[in-house]
Amino acid sequence: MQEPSEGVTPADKNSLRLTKVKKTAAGIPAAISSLNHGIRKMGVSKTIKTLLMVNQKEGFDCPGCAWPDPNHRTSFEFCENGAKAVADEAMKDKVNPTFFKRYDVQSLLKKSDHWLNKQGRISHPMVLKAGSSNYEPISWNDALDLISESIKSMKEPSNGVYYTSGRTSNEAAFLYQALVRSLGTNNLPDCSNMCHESSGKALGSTIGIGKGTVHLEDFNKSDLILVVGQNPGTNHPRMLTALRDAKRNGSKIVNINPLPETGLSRFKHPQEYMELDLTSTQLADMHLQVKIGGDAALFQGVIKHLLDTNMFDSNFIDTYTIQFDELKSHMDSFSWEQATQDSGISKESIISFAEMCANSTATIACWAMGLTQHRNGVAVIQEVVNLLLLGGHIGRPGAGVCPVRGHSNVQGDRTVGIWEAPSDNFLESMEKGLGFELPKEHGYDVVESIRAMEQGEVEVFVCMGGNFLSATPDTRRTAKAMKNIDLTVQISTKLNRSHLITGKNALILPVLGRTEIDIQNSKKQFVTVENSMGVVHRSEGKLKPTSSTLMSEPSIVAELGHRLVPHNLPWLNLSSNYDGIRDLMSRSLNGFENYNQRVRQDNGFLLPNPPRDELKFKTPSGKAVFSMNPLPDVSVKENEYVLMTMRSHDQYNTTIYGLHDRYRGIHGNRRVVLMNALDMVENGLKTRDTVHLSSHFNGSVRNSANWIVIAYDIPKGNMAAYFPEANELVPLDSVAELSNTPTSKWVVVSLSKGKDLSEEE
Ligand SMILES: Nc1nc2c(c(=O)[nH]1)N[C@H]1C(S)=C(S)[C@@H](COP(=O)(O)OP(=O)(O)OC[C@H]3O[C@@H](n4cnc5c(=O)[nH]c(N)nc54)[C@H](O)[C@@H]3O)O[C@H]1N2
Ligand SMILES: Nc1nc2c(c(=O)[nH]1)N[C@H]1C(S)=C(S)[C@@H](COP(=O)(O)OP(=O)(O)OC[C@H]3O[C@@H](n4cnc5c(=O)[nH]c(N)nc54)[C@H](O)[C@@H]3O)O[C@H]1N2
Ligand SMILES: [Mo]
Repeated sequence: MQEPSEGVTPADKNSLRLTKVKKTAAGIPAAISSLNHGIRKMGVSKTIKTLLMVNQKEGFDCPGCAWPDPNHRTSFEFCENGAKAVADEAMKDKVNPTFFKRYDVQSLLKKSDHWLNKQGRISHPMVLKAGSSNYEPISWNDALDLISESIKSMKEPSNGVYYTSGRTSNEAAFLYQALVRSLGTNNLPDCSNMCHESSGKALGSTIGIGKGTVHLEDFNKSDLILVVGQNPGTNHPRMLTALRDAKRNGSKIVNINPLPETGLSRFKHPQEYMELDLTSTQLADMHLQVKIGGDAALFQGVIKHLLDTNMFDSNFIDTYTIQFDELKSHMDSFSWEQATQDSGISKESIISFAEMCANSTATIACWAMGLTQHRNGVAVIQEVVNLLLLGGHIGRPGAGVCPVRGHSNVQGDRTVGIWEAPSDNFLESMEKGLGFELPKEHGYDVVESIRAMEQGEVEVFVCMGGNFLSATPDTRRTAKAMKNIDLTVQISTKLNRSHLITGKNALILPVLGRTEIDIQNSKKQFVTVENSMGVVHRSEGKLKPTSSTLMSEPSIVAELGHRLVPHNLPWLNLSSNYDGIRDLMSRSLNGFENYNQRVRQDNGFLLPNPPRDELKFKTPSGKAVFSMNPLPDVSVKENEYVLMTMRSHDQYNTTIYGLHDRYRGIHGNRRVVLMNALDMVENGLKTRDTVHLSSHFNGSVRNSANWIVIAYDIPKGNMAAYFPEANELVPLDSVAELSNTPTSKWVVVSLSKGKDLSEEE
């Protein structure tokens, strides 16, 4: 069954409580919930003080998500889940040497993710020596020496792997990639490999830049907004305000999602409650309840109709694109029967959606994990691009592509060099700036890193944030692989399962969070971040650090650089004043000229974006490219289902804040699987029954026991469960073509009826 030593999340002990699915997002309950979270974790006065500083010009960037801030901010520029993220970071430093003396690693492994996170901030550097049962304190100096000695004694530079999660600032990430490349490898996997990698690949190949092309202001100028495979009410709550404002300006919104997702039906801004305005806004004009993996079929249907009815912008197509004729002939083999069957959407609905697209003067397409984490993640995003190119909706005000990023600085980290597959251009300009030669051979991404660990080819593994074990697929296999490593190093703020499934020796290095004052050489420092729309701006911590023993991320990297490659850069000078790091960035990165001056402007500055700024496409042909892709095979065997793994309203990736998925009405227990009622009847199941799940991939089977079934409004044949719990079912080798992203939204499973849990005890 569930063996904690295999790294899987133990089942919740609490009983499940179900309430009605919410119709309206945000509003008073959201305001109360954010205050509650804050007050429980920080106390009343700190809560109010802290929340007023989030996303203000002089304050810190919200560690919640990468949604941009409007230029004119109100003191309500925080949201429920942003408030939770801030409160979670501002917790007391209870995970200290006494804590680690009290709990050995084996007993911590039996605790839930929720419990682990709830214990507070990590205060001291800790070491877990080979063969010992508990972490012990270690001095910073000894910890940094241990890492550098271990790296120096590796057989090959490529036996070191250096992961980054997306909260790391531009300064820390830039210095980190300079260090890793100095060591002779591009092994820089990051959370993006599991997140928007498919978007980067699809956009790079079609419009010549791996990023979105819209500003926040474009939402108000748009005529139609598509929200595809995204749950903004939970994961990007501030986006609902932008959608509401767009709506008030006459824009239409189409929601394409197998689930109804509360935020996209009705929305109520908490501020308006304060102003006693009780009406809420209906957001989505149309909900297309597509089957999981059915989006490509749906988009091809729309494209087919636009081609058949000559509803496209020939001028734009002739001037700015290539391969239109190829697209037309590719669509000759299109079958309505297959498209409607694969998507689960009727021909009439597809056509009325197509007419909305045809009539729109400016369309924005937004998407997130519902598209990227699929076998055809790259191809399906290319269909979205095809659709926009047909109408000329790129590089026009109020129109464009908008991949909605996850982690608050994941886009910035990639811009400054966290990338296992850097382009030649990028390396060339980096070499000029840094003044030494960099390795050219591409490194491991996340999935390749796990395979290398499995083969015993990784000696040192450093994680700049994140929770590698629980965020990656195939938990049991990954756990086994991680145990082969000689030294694992977690640079972290909070306790998580990656501190418990480790290499033979392990270190935890506690760092300052985004919200905290960072003083170097007696001077307050700020860092910089890039949001989802390419705006680079300052973020300055305002809270007293939770512990005096924390180091900043740039300082840790600099200390390692100083020990390992002292002649490459003046490491310690750089970390004693972050302006020095930014000057080096100016010299090494395109678009970062006068960085120190420009980030000091009130709202930061915009990075160049050729399609948006001047309708230029940096593709080999200099034009935007139409793509031809076959539809994926979405059939499964009889008695098999397609499972997606998703976030609840009360978590941040693997950080579980609480057990309330408020909008979906699921409380107290996360080990649940959402199922269509007809499928339940066919299996003789009722809500609250227990099932065992098995996932199937290329003949291999993974088993996961004891999931509680809930009847839910989800297409027949589809199921949904929360991650990280469900990650034990996601096969490592099931990845998206071209982006190598694990297919967390496409897991083929079968189920068997379980016994009542109480009988199993
Ligand atoms: N509060 C909070 N905020 C967060 C996060 C968090 O965990 N908590 N995580 C951050 C991160 S790193 C990221 S990447 C983003 C994630 O933001 P989202 O992508 O919104 O997160 P998911 O929960 O993975 O939800 C994916 C959505 O896709 C839908 N979906 C699944 N399969 C398909 C499909 O085949 N087609 C379509 N059309 N839809 C599908 C699901 O029903 C769900 O609504 O949020 C960021 N913000
Ligand atoms: N099945 C399934 N798996 C998924 C997904 C899915 O939808 N389904 N989504 C994927 C996606 S989109 C993503 S982005 C990844 C997320 O993967 P990760 O980024 O690796 O995971 P997180 O849970 O965000 O990491 C949380 C940890 O980061 C540390 N931390 C927080 N803030 C800071 C900081 O400021 N500095 C440092 N150094 N550490 C900090 C804390 O110790 C905390 O425990 O998960 C992926 N995994
Ligand atoms: Mo993400």
